[in-house]
Amino acid sequence: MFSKVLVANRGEIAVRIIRACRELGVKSLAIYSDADASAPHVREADEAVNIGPPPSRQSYLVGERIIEVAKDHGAQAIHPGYGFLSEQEWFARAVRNAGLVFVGPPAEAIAAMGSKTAARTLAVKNNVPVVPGTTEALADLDVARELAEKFGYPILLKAAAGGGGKGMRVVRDPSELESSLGGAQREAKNAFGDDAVYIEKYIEGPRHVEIQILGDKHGNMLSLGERECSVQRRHQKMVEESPSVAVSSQHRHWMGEAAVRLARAAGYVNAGTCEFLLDQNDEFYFLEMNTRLQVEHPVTEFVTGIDLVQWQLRIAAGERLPFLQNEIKPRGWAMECRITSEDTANGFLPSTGRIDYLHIPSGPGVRWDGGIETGSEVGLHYDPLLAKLIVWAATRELAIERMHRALLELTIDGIETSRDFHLRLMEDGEFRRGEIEIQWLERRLGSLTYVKPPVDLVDAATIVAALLAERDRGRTATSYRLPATGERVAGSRWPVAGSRWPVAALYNECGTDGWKSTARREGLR
Ligand code: MV4
Repeated sequence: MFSKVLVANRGEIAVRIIRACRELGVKSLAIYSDADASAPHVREADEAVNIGPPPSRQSYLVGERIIEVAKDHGAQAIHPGYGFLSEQEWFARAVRNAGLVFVGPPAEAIAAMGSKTAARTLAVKNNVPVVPGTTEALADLDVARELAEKFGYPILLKAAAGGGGKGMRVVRDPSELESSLGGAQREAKNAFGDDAVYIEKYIEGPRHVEIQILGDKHGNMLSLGERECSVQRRHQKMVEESPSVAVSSQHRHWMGEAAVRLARAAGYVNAGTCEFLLDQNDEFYFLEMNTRLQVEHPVTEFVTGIDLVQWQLRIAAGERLPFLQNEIKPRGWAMECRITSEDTANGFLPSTGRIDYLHIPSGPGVRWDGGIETGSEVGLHYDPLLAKLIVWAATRELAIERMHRALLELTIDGIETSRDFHLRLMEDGEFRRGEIEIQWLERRLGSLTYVKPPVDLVDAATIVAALLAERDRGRTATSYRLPATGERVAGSRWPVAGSRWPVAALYNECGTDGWKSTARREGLR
Protein backbone atom coordinates (compact mmCIF):
# COMPACT_ATOMS: atom_id res chain seq x y z
CA MET A 1 0.00 0.00 0.00
CA PHE A 2 1.05 3.59 -0.56
CA SER A 3 2.49 5.50 2.38
CA LYS A 4 1.08 8.86 1.24
CA VAL A 5 -1.68 9.88 -1.21
CA LEU A 6 -2.41 13.37 -2.53
CA VAL A 7 -6.13 14.16 -2.55
CA ALA A 8 -6.71 16.44 -5.56
CA ASN A 9 -10.12 17.73 -4.54
CA ARG A 10 -12.03 19.69 -1.91
CA GLY A 11 -15.27 19.53 0.09
CA GLU A 12 -17.08 16.38 1.07
CA ILE A 13 -15.30 14.08 -1.39
CA ALA A 14 -11.85 15.17 -0.18
CA VAL A 15 -12.95 14.39 3.40
CA ARG A 16 -14.34 11.02 2.22
CA ILE A 17 -11.02 10.06 0.58
CA ILE A 18 -8.97 11.26 3.59
CA ARG A 19 -11.11 9.01 5.82
CA ALA A 20 -10.38 6.00 3.61
CA CYS A 21 -6.67 6.81 3.68
CA ARG A 22 -6.63 6.96 7.48
CA GLU A 23 -8.45 3.64 7.78
CA LEU A 24 -5.84 2.06 5.48
CA GLY A 25 -2.91 3.57 7.41
CA VAL A 26 -2.04 5.85 4.47
CA LYS A 27 -0.95 9.45 5.10
CA SER A 28 -3.11 12.02 3.29
CA LEU A 29 -1.86 15.17 1.60
CA ALA A 30 -4.57 17.76 0.97
CA ILE A 31 -4.40 20.67 -1.44
CA TYR A 32 -6.41 23.85 -0.99
CA SER A 33 -7.11 27.20 -2.57
CA ASP A 34 -7.02 30.50 -0.65
CA ALA A 35 -10.81 30.19 -0.22
CA ASP A 36 -10.41 26.82 1.54
CA ALA A 37 -7.58 27.63 3.98
CA SER A 38 -9.76 26.71 6.98
CA ALA A 39 -11.91 24.05 5.27
CA PRO A 40 -12.53 20.70 7.02
CA HIS A 41 -10.60 18.71 4.38
CA VAL A 42 -7.48 20.75 5.17
CA ARG A 43 -7.71 20.08 8.90
CA GLU A 44 -8.57 16.40 8.55
CA ALA A 45 -5.61 15.64 6.27
CA ASP A 46 -2.16 14.80 7.66
CA GLU A 47 -0.62 17.58 5.55
CA ALA A 48 -1.99 20.36 3.38
CA VAL A 49 -0.51 22.58 0.70
CA ASN A 50 -1.91 25.83 -0.69
CA ILE A 51 -2.08 25.65 -4.47
CA GLY A 52 -3.40 29.08 -5.42
CA PRO A 53 -6.23 31.60 -5.57
CA PRO A 54 -9.93 30.67 -5.24
CA PRO A 55 -10.86 30.19 -8.94
CA SER A 56 -10.54 26.48 -9.86
CA ARG A 57 -8.63 27.32 -13.04
CA GLN A 58 -5.87 28.77 -10.84
CA SER A 59 -5.94 26.08 -8.16
CA TYR A 60 -7.79 22.72 -8.26
CA LEU A 61 -7.44 22.49 -12.06
CA VAL A 62 -3.70 23.21 -12.29
CA GLY A 63 -2.65 19.60 -12.84
CA GLU A 64 1.05 20.25 -13.40
CA ARG A 65 1.39 22.08 -10.07
CA ILE A 66 -0.56 19.39 -8.23
CA ILE A 67 1.80 16.72 -9.61
CA GLU A 68 4.78 18.81 -8.44
CA VAL A 69 3.27 19.07 -4.95
CA ALA A 70 2.81 15.28 -4.85
CA LYS A 71 6.45 14.70 -5.80
CA ASP A 72 7.82 17.39 -3.46
CA HIS A 73 5.90 15.97 -0.49
CA GLY A 74 6.59 12.29 -1.09
CA ALA A 75 3.12 11.13 -2.18
CA GLN A 76 3.10 8.04 -4.44
CA ALA A 77 -0.44 8.39 -5.76
CA ILE A 78 -3.07 11.02 -6.59
CA HIS A 79 -6.80 10.50 -6.00
CA PRO A 80 -8.75 12.98 -8.16
CA GLY A 81 -12.23 12.50 -6.58
CA TYR A 82 -14.99 13.58 -8.99
CA GLY A 83 -15.21 16.69 -11.17
CA PHE A 84 -12.06 18.86 -11.52
CA LEU A 85 -9.28 16.68 -13.07
CA SER A 86 -10.93 13.29 -12.53
CA GLU A 87 -11.86 12.58 -16.16
CA GLN A 88 -9.02 14.42 -17.91
CA GLU A 89 -7.11 11.93 -20.03
CA TRP A 90 -4.05 14.23 -20.13
CA PHE A 91 -3.93 14.42 -16.32
CA ALA A 92 -4.13 10.64 -15.84
CA ARG A 93 -1.29 10.33 -18.37
CA ALA A 94 0.79 13.13 -16.79
CA VAL A 95 0.48 11.52 -13.34
CA ARG A 96 1.70 8.21 -14.76
CA ASN A 97 4.55 9.91 -16.68
CA ALA A 98 5.65 11.58 -13.44
CA GLY A 99 6.14 8.12 -11.93
CA LEU A 100 3.04 8.42 -9.73
CA VAL A 101 -0.14 6.31 -9.60
CA PHE A 102 -3.47 7.79 -10.75
CA VAL A 103 -6.20 6.38 -8.50
CA GLY A 104 -8.62 5.71 -11.34
CA PRO A 105 -8.72 4.11 -14.76
CA PRO A 106 -5.83 4.13 -17.28
CA ALA A 107 -5.69 7.24 -19.50
CA GLU A 108 -6.56 5.00 -22.47
CA ALA A 109 -9.83 3.89 -20.87
CA ILE A 110 -10.79 7.51 -20.12
CA ALA A 111 -10.12 8.29 -23.80
CA ALA A 112 -12.09 5.28 -25.04
CA MET A 113 -15.19 6.44 -23.14
CA GLY A 114 -14.68 10.20 -23.60
CA SER A 115 -16.28 10.36 -27.04
CA LYS A 116 -19.97 9.46 -26.75
CA THR A 117 -20.11 8.02 -30.28
CA ALA A 118 -16.92 5.98 -29.76
CA ALA A 119 -18.40 4.57 -26.51
CA ARG A 120 -21.63 3.78 -28.39
CA THR A 121 -19.68 1.99 -31.14
CA LEU A 122 -17.74 -0.04 -28.57
CA ALA A 123 -21.04 -0.97 -26.88
CA VAL A 124 -22.57 -2.19 -30.16
CA LYS A 125 -19.44 -4.25 -30.89
CA ASN A 126 -19.72 -5.91 -27.49
CA ASN A 127 -23.39 -6.75 -27.66
CA VAL A 128 -24.39 -4.08 -25.13
CA PRO A 129 -27.81 -2.66 -26.09
CA VAL A 130 -27.89 1.00 -27.16
CA VAL A 131 -30.83 3.15 -28.23
CA PRO A 132 -31.73 2.47 -31.90
CA GLY A 133 -29.97 5.10 -34.01
CA THR A 134 -26.78 5.91 -35.87
CA THR A 135 -23.24 6.78 -34.83
CA GLU A 136 -22.08 8.63 -37.94
CA ALA A 137 -22.76 12.34 -38.29
CA LEU A 138 -25.82 13.19 -40.37
CA ALA A 139 -24.55 14.24 -43.83
CA ASP A 140 -27.53 16.43 -44.75
CA LEU A 141 -31.25 17.01 -44.28
CA ASP A 142 -32.27 14.29 -46.77
CA VAL A 143 -30.29 11.63 -44.88
CA ALA A 144 -31.78 12.93 -41.61
CA ARG A 145 -35.33 12.63 -43.06
CA GLU A 146 -34.73 9.11 -44.25
CA LEU A 147 -33.27 7.96 -40.91
CA ALA A 148 -35.98 9.70 -38.87
CA GLU A 149 -38.65 7.84 -40.91
CA LYS A 150 -36.73 4.60 -40.40
CA PHE A 151 -36.54 4.89 -36.58
CA GLY A 152 -39.92 6.62 -36.30
CA TYR A 153 -40.79 9.93 -34.59
CA PRO A 154 -40.14 11.22 -32.00
CA ILE A 155 -36.39 11.20 -32.59
CA LEU A 156 -33.53 12.85 -30.68
CA LEU A 157 -30.65 14.72 -32.30
CA LYS A 158 -27.45 14.49 -30.25
CA ALA A 159 -24.02 16.08 -30.58
CA ALA A 160 -21.37 13.44 -31.42
CA ALA A 161 -18.78 15.24 -29.31
CA GLY A 162 -21.36 15.90 -26.62
CA GLY A 163 -22.55 14.75 -23.26
CA GLY A 164 -24.54 16.36 -20.50
CA GLY A 165 -27.49 17.14 -22.76
CA LYS A 166 -25.86 19.99 -24.75
CA GLY A 167 -26.78 20.06 -28.44
CA MET A 168 -29.74 17.71 -27.83
CA ARG A 169 -33.04 18.32 -29.68
CA VAL A 170 -36.24 16.27 -29.56
CA VAL A 171 -38.05 16.20 -32.91
CA ARG A 172 -41.69 15.10 -32.71
CA ASP A 173 -42.81 15.93 -36.26
CA PRO A 174 -41.13 15.88 -39.71
CA SER A 175 -41.98 19.55 -40.14
CA GLU A 176 -39.62 20.44 -37.23
CA LEU A 177 -36.68 18.43 -38.51
CA GLU A 178 -34.98 21.10 -40.62
CA SER A 179 -34.90 23.82 -37.96
CA SER A 180 -34.01 21.37 -35.16
CA LEU A 181 -31.10 19.96 -37.13
CA GLY A 182 -29.77 23.48 -37.78
CA GLY A 183 -30.22 24.36 -34.10
CA ALA A 184 -28.53 21.18 -32.82
CA GLN A 185 -25.57 21.70 -35.19
CA ARG A 186 -25.13 25.32 -34.11
CA GLU A 187 -25.30 24.42 -30.43
CA ALA A 188 -22.84 21.52 -30.92
CA LYS A 189 -20.43 23.77 -32.79
CA ASN A 190 -20.59 26.40 -30.03
CA ALA A 191 -20.23 23.96 -27.15
CA PHE A 192 -17.72 21.45 -28.57
CA GLY A 193 -16.24 23.10 -31.69
CA ASP A 194 -17.68 20.22 -33.74
CA ASP A 195 -21.08 20.40 -35.46
CA ALA A 196 -21.41 16.62 -35.97
CA VAL A 197 -24.91 15.51 -34.93
CA TYR A 198 -26.34 11.97 -34.95
CA ILE A 199 -29.82 10.58 -34.55
CA GLU A 200 -31.48 8.31 -31.96
CA LYS A 201 -34.99 7.12 -31.32
CA TYR A 202 -36.32 9.31 -28.48
CA ILE A 203 -37.18 7.25 -25.40
CA GLU A 204 -40.23 8.66 -23.58
CA GLY A 205 -40.32 8.73 -19.78
CA PRO A 206 -37.34 6.44 -19.04
CA ARG A 207 -35.55 5.99 -15.73
CA HIS A 208 -31.86 6.72 -15.29
CA VAL A 209 -30.34 3.56 -13.87
CA GLU A 210 -26.57 3.12 -13.61
CA ILE A 211 -24.37 0.13 -12.83
CA GLN A 212 -21.34 0.47 -10.54
CA ILE A 213 -18.39 -1.62 -11.67
CA LEU A 214 -15.08 -2.34 -9.99
CA GLY A 215 -12.10 -3.95 -11.74
CA ASP A 216 -8.59 -4.79 -10.57
CA LYS A 217 -5.30 -4.94 -12.50
CA HIS A 218 -5.44 -8.74 -12.64
CA GLY A 219 -8.47 -9.12 -14.90
CA ASN A 220 -11.19 -9.32 -12.25
CA MET A 221 -14.23 -7.17 -13.05
CA LEU A 222 -17.33 -7.01 -10.84
CA SER A 223 -20.73 -5.41 -11.07
CA LEU A 224 -21.86 -3.91 -7.72
CA GLY A 225 -25.47 -3.50 -8.81
CA GLU A 226 -27.53 -0.51 -9.81
CA ARG A 227 -28.35 2.98 -8.58
CA GLU A 228 -31.63 4.69 -9.48
CA CYS A 229 -30.88 8.35 -10.28
CA SER A 230 -34.08 9.53 -11.97
CA VAL A 231 -34.79 12.30 -9.45
CA GLN A 232 -32.80 15.05 -11.13
CA ARG A 233 -33.22 18.60 -12.37
CA ARG A 234 -31.29 19.96 -15.34
CA HIS A 235 -28.96 16.94 -15.25
CA GLN A 236 -28.21 17.56 -11.54
CA LYS A 237 -29.24 14.58 -9.45
CA MET A 238 -31.01 15.33 -6.16
CA VAL A 239 -31.79 11.87 -4.75
CA GLU A 240 -30.21 8.52 -5.54
CA GLU A 241 -31.04 5.08 -4.23
CA SER A 242 -29.99 1.47 -4.47
CA PRO A 243 -31.48 -0.87 -5.46
CA SER A 244 -34.06 0.47 -7.96
CA VAL A 245 -37.74 -0.42 -7.68
CA ALA A 246 -37.68 -0.94 -11.47
CA VAL A 247 -34.86 -3.50 -11.57
CA SER A 248 -35.57 -7.21 -11.02
CA SER A 249 -32.76 -9.58 -10.07
CA GLN A 250 -32.90 -10.87 -13.67
CA HIS A 251 -32.40 -7.33 -15.00
CA ARG A 252 -29.66 -6.65 -12.46
CA HIS A 253 -27.86 -9.70 -13.79
CA TRP A 254 -28.25 -8.67 -17.47
CA MET A 255 -27.35 -5.04 -16.96
CA GLY A 256 -24.41 -6.01 -14.75
CA GLU A 257 -23.08 -8.44 -17.37
CA ALA A 258 -23.44 -5.81 -20.10
CA ALA A 259 -21.58 -3.22 -17.99
CA VAL A 260 -18.78 -5.67 -17.16
CA ARG A 261 -18.43 -6.66 -20.87
CA LEU A 262 -18.14 -3.04 -21.92
CA ALA A 263 -15.68 -2.16 -19.14
CA ARG A 264 -13.47 -5.13 -20.08
CA ALA A 265 -13.55 -4.12 -23.75
CA ALA A 266 -12.42 -0.61 -22.78
CA GLY A 267 -9.48 -2.00 -20.77
CA TYR A 268 -11.08 -0.52 -17.67
CA VAL A 269 -9.51 -0.75 -14.19
CA ASN A 270 -10.74 0.73 -10.85
CA ALA A 271 -14.25 2.09 -10.09
CA GLY A 272 -16.52 3.20 -12.92
CA THR A 273 -20.18 3.55 -13.83
CA CYS A 274 -22.20 2.60 -16.90
CA GLU A 275 -25.30 4.76 -17.37
CA PHE A 276 -28.44 3.25 -18.86
CA LEU A 277 -31.92 4.39 -19.77
CA LEU A 278 -34.58 1.91 -18.62
CA ASP A 279 -37.80 2.38 -20.59
CA GLN A 280 -41.42 1.68 -19.71
CA ASN A 281 -41.17 -1.79 -21.33
CA ASP A 282 -38.19 -2.69 -19.11
CA GLU A 283 -35.77 -2.43 -22.05
CA PHE A 284 -32.40 -0.96 -21.11
CA TYR A 285 -30.02 1.02 -23.31
CA PHE A 286 -26.43 2.04 -22.63
CA LEU A 287 -25.90 5.84 -22.65
CA GLU A 288 -22.38 6.60 -21.50
CA MET A 289 -19.70 5.58 -19.01
CA ASN A 290 -18.44 7.74 -16.13
CA THR A 291 -14.77 6.99 -15.64
CA ARG A 292 -14.55 8.17 -12.02
CA LEU A 293 -15.85 7.71 -8.49
CA GLN A 294 -19.35 9.22 -8.42
CA VAL A 295 -21.06 11.50 -5.92
CA GLU A 296 -23.68 8.82 -5.22
CA HIS A 297 -21.21 5.98 -4.47
CA PRO A 298 -22.28 5.70 -0.79
CA VAL A 299 -25.65 4.09 -1.60
CA THR A 300 -23.78 1.24 -3.29
CA GLU A 301 -21.42 0.99 -0.31
CA PHE A 302 -24.40 0.70 2.05
CA VAL A 303 -26.18 -2.13 0.20
CA THR A 304 -23.07 -4.12 -0.83
CA GLY A 305 -20.95 -3.54 2.29
CA ILE A 306 -17.98 -2.81 0.01
CA ASP A 307 -15.94 0.34 0.72
CA LEU A 308 -15.46 1.71 -2.81
CA VAL A 309 -12.85 4.32 -1.92
CA GLN A 310 -10.72 1.87 0.07
CA TRP A 311 -10.90 -0.54 -2.86
CA GLN A 312 -9.98 2.20 -5.32
CA LEU A 313 -6.78 2.69 -3.32
CA ARG A 314 -6.12 -1.04 -2.91
CA ILE A 315 -6.64 -1.65 -6.64
CA ALA A 316 -4.37 1.28 -7.56
CA ALA A 317 -1.71 -0.28 -5.31
CA GLY A 318 -2.04 -3.58 -7.21
CA GLU A 319 -4.22 -5.64 -4.86
CA ARG A 320 -6.64 -8.28 -6.12
CA LEU A 321 -10.39 -8.14 -5.56
CA PRO A 322 -11.27 -10.93 -3.13
CA PHE A 323 -15.00 -11.07 -3.99
CA LEU A 324 -16.82 -13.32 -6.43
CA GLN A 325 -19.70 -11.96 -8.52
CA ASN A 326 -22.16 -14.43 -6.99
CA GLU A 327 -21.29 -13.15 -3.48
CA ILE A 328 -22.52 -9.67 -4.33
CA LYS A 329 -26.19 -9.17 -3.55
CA PRO A 330 -27.85 -5.93 -2.45
CA ARG A 331 -28.98 -6.04 1.17
CA GLY A 332 -31.76 -3.67 2.33
CA TRP A 333 -32.21 -0.21 0.85
CA ALA A 334 -30.03 2.90 0.74
CA MET A 335 -30.98 6.45 -0.21
CA GLU A 336 -28.97 9.66 -0.58
CA CYS A 337 -30.06 13.31 -0.56
CA ARG A 338 -27.65 15.89 -1.96
CA ILE A 339 -27.70 18.82 0.43
CA THR A 340 -26.86 21.87 -1.69
CA SER A 341 -26.58 25.62 -1.03
CA GLU A 342 -29.52 26.38 -3.32
CA ASP A 343 -32.63 28.42 -2.65
CA THR A 344 -35.15 25.88 -3.93
CA ALA A 345 -38.05 28.30 -3.36
CA ASN A 346 -36.41 30.81 -5.73
CA GLY A 347 -35.52 28.89 -8.86
CA PHE A 348 -32.64 27.03 -7.17
CA LEU A 349 -30.56 30.20 -7.06
CA PRO A 350 -27.19 29.66 -5.40
CA SER A 351 -27.20 30.81 -1.76
CA THR A 352 -24.03 32.15 -0.17
CA GLY A 353 -22.92 33.23 3.27
CA ARG A 354 -21.65 31.91 6.59
CA ILE A 355 -22.99 28.74 8.12
CA ASP A 356 -23.90 30.12 11.54
CA TYR A 357 -24.94 26.81 12.97
CA LEU A 358 -24.83 23.21 11.77
CA HIS A 359 -26.44 20.25 13.44
CA ILE A 360 -25.63 16.94 11.76
CA PRO A 361 -28.19 14.10 11.92
CA SER A 362 -27.15 10.80 13.47
CA GLY A 363 -28.71 7.66 14.90
CA PRO A 364 -29.38 4.23 13.38
CA GLY A 365 -28.58 3.81 9.69
CA VAL A 366 -27.52 7.42 9.09
CA ARG A 367 -24.35 8.56 7.32
CA TRP A 368 -23.22 12.14 6.71
CA ASP A 369 -20.55 12.82 4.09
CA GLY A 370 -19.92 16.53 4.50
CA GLY A 371 -17.39 19.22 3.78
CA ILE A 372 -18.82 21.96 5.99
CA GLU A 373 -18.99 22.94 9.64
CA THR A 374 -20.32 25.79 11.77
CA GLY A 375 -18.42 28.87 10.61
CA SER A 376 -17.84 27.70 7.01
CA GLU A 377 -18.16 30.40 4.35
CA VAL A 378 -20.09 29.25 1.30
CA GLY A 379 -19.15 31.23 -1.79
CA LEU A 380 -19.67 30.97 -5.53
CA HIS A 381 -16.30 29.58 -6.59
CA TYR A 382 -17.26 25.91 -6.38
CA ASP A 383 -20.10 23.42 -6.73
CA PRO A 384 -23.10 24.01 -4.42
CA LEU A 385 -22.89 20.47 -2.95
CA LEU A 386 -22.37 20.96 0.81
CA ALA A 387 -22.91 17.42 2.03
CA LYS A 388 -24.69 14.17 1.36
CA LEU A 389 -27.13 12.62 3.78
CA ILE A 390 -27.29 8.87 3.24
CA VAL A 391 -29.48 6.37 5.06
CA TRP A 392 -29.82 2.61 5.11
CA ALA A 393 -32.83 0.57 6.23
CA ALA A 394 -34.28 -2.87 5.58
CA THR A 395 -36.85 -1.71 2.99
CA ARG A 396 -37.48 1.31 0.76
CA GLU A 397 -40.43 2.44 2.91
CA LEU A 398 -38.28 2.33 6.05
CA ALA A 399 -35.41 4.10 4.27
CA ILE A 400 -37.74 6.96 3.28
CA GLU A 401 -39.03 7.29 6.87
CA ARG A 402 -35.47 7.24 8.16
CA MET A 403 -34.40 9.89 5.64
CA HIS A 404 -37.35 12.05 6.66
CA ARG A 405 -36.40 11.69 10.34
CA ALA A 406 -32.75 12.50 9.60
CA LEU A 407 -33.72 15.56 7.54
CA LEU A 408 -35.83 16.79 10.47
CA GLU A 409 -32.74 16.48 12.69
CA LEU A 410 -30.63 18.45 10.21
CA THR A 411 -30.18 22.17 10.90
CA ILE A 412 -28.18 24.45 8.65
CA ASP A 413 -28.52 28.11 9.66
CA GLY A 414 -27.20 31.11 7.77
CA ILE A 415 -27.77 30.07 4.17
CA GLU A 416 -30.61 28.56 2.18
CA THR A 417 -30.27 24.85 1.45
CA SER A 418 -32.19 22.08 -0.29
CA ARG A 419 -33.09 20.51 3.08
CA ASP A 420 -36.74 21.64 3.16
CA PHE A 421 -37.21 20.59 -0.48
CA HIS A 422 -35.90 17.11 0.37
CA LEU A 423 -38.36 16.89 3.27
CA ARG A 424 -41.26 17.61 0.88
CA LEU A 425 -39.86 15.01 -1.55
CA MET A 426 -39.83 12.31 1.16
CA GLU A 427 -43.50 13.16 1.87
CA ASP A 428 -44.59 13.00 -1.78
CA GLY A 429 -46.98 10.18 -2.74
CA GLU A 430 -45.55 9.51 -6.20
CA PHE A 431 -42.00 9.47 -4.89
CA ARG A 432 -43.00 7.11 -2.07
CA ARG A 433 -44.59 4.76 -4.62
CA GLY A 434 -41.40 4.89 -6.71
CA GLU A 435 -43.27 6.42 -9.64
CA ILE A 436 -40.29 8.41 -10.88
CA GLU A 437 -38.58 8.92 -14.24
CA ILE A 438 -36.09 11.46 -15.59
CA GLN A 439 -38.68 14.18 -16.22
CA TRP A 440 -40.63 13.59 -13.00
CA LEU A 441 -38.92 16.17 -10.79
CA GLU A 442 -39.12 19.00 -13.30
CA ARG A 443 -42.81 18.24 -13.89
CA ARG A 444 -43.46 18.31 -10.13
CA LEU A 445 -41.23 21.28 -9.21
CA GLY A 446 -44.21 23.60 -8.80
CA SER A 447 -45.92 21.36 -6.26
CA LEU A 448 -42.72 20.41 -4.42
CA THR A 449 -41.12 23.82 -4.19
CA TYR A 450 -41.38 24.68 -0.59
CA VAL A 451 -42.35 28.18 0.39
CA LYS A 452 -41.97 28.62 4.12
CA PRO A 453 -45.38 29.17 5.71
CA PRO A 454 -45.49 32.32 7.82
CA VAL A 455 -45.06 31.76 11.53
CA ASP A 456 -47.63 33.74 13.53
CA LEU A 457 -46.59 36.51 15.88
CA VAL A 458 -47.19 34.55 19.06
CA ASP A 459 -45.09 31.65 17.74
CA ALA A 460 -42.41 34.14 16.75
CA ALA A 461 -42.29 35.55 20.30
CA THR A 462 -42.04 32.02 21.74
CA ILE A 463 -39.26 31.13 19.33
CA VAL A 464 -37.28 34.28 19.99
CA ALA A 465 -37.62 33.76 23.76
CA ALA A 466 -36.46 30.13 23.43
CA LEU A 467 -33.47 31.12 21.31
CA LEU A 468 -32.49 33.87 23.72
CA ALA A 469 -32.68 31.43 26.63
CA GLU A 470 -30.32 29.17 24.67
CA ARG A 471 -27.99 32.10 24.07
CA ASP A 472 -28.03 32.92 27.79
CA ARG A 473 -26.99 29.33 28.50
CA GLY A 474 -24.03 29.91 26.20
CA ARG A 475 -25.29 27.77 23.35
CA THR A 476 -25.06 28.89 19.76
CA ALA A 477 -28.23 27.38 18.27
CA THR A 478 -30.12 29.90 16.20
CA SER A 479 -33.08 27.76 15.29
CA TYR A 480 -36.02 26.29 17.12
CA ARG A 481 -38.15 23.26 16.41
CA LEU A 482 -41.88 23.98 16.08
CA PRO A 483 -43.47 21.35 18.35
CA ALA A 484 -46.50 21.02 16.03
CA THR A 485 -44.67 19.97 12.87
CA GLY A 486 -41.08 19.24 13.81
CA GLU A 487 -40.00 22.01 11.41
CA ARG A 488 -36.98 24.04 12.38
CA VAL A 489 -37.64 27.73 12.32
CA ALA A 490 -35.55 30.91 12.45
CA GLY A 491 -32.58 29.42 10.66
CA SER A 492 -32.38 32.19 8.16
CA ARG A 493 -35.32 34.02 6.74
CA TRP A 494 -38.49 32.39 8.06
CA PRO A 495 -41.35 34.85 7.45
CA VAL A 496 -43.54 36.09 10.29
CA ALA A 497 -47.18 36.86 9.43
CA GLY A 498 -47.92 40.57 9.98
CA SER A 499 -44.26 41.48 10.48
CA ARG A 500 -41.79 43.10 8.16
CA TRP A 501 -39.12 41.03 9.86
CA PRO A 502 -38.33 37.33 9.60
CA VAL A 503 -37.78 35.39 12.82
CA ALA A 504 -34.01 35.41 12.46
CA ALA A 505 -34.00 39.19 12.18
CA LEU A 506 -36.19 39.50 15.28
CA TYR A 507 -33.75 37.31 17.12
CA ASN A 508 -30.68 39.11 15.87
CA GLU A 509 -32.20 42.47 16.81
CA CYS A 510 -32.71 41.36 20.39
CA GLY A 511 -29.91 42.04 22.78
CA THR A 512 -29.72 39.77 25.81
CA ASP A 513 -32.56 41.77 27.31
CA GLY A 514 -33.89 43.55 24.26
CA TRP A 515 -36.28 40.96 22.90
CA LYS A 516 -39.28 42.31 24.73
CA SER A 517 -38.86 45.78 23.29
CA THR A 518 -38.40 44.34 19.83
CA ALA A 519 -41.44 42.20 20.34
CA ARG A 520 -43.41 45.28 21.46
CA ARG A 521 -42.27 47.16 18.40
CA GLU A 522 -43.59 44.33 16.28
CA GLY A 523 -46.92 44.38 18.11
CA LEU A 524 -46.40 41.24 20.16
CA ARG A 525 -48.20 40.77 23.47
C1 MV4 B 1 -31.67 10.26 -24.25
C2 MV4 B 1 -32.95 10.48 -23.68
C3 MV4 B 1 -34.04 9.92 -24.32
N1 MV4 B 1 -33.87 9.20 -25.46
N2 MV4 B 1 -31.55 9.52 -25.37
C4 MV4 B 1 -29.29 13.27 -21.41
C5 MV4 B 1 -27.83 13.54 -21.33
C6 MV4 B 1 -27.14 12.44 -22.04
N3 MV4 B 1 -26.27 11.75 -21.14
C7 MV4 B 1 -28.21 11.56 -22.58
N4 MV4 B 1 -29.46 12.08 -22.16
C8 MV4 B 1 -30.63 11.56 -22.60
N5 MV4 B 1 -30.56 10.76 -23.71
C9 MV4 B 1 -32.65 9.02 -25.95
N6 MV4 B 1 -32.50 8.34 -27.09
C10 MV4 B 1 -33.03 11.25 -22.51
C11 MV4 B 1 -31.87 11.80 -21.97
C12 MV4 B 1 -32.04 12.58 -20.78
C13 MV4 B 1 -31.55 12.15 -19.53
C14 MV4 B 1 -30.82 10.98 -19.38
C15 MV4 B 1 -30.33 10.59 -18.15
C16 MV4 B 1 -30.60 11.36 -17.02
C17 MV4 B 1 -31.31 12.51 -17.15
C18 MV4 B 1 -31.80 12.92 -18.40
C19 MV4 B 1 -32.54 14.10 -18.49
C20 MV4 B 1 -33.01 14.51 -19.70
C21 MV4 B 1 -32.77 13.75 -20.85
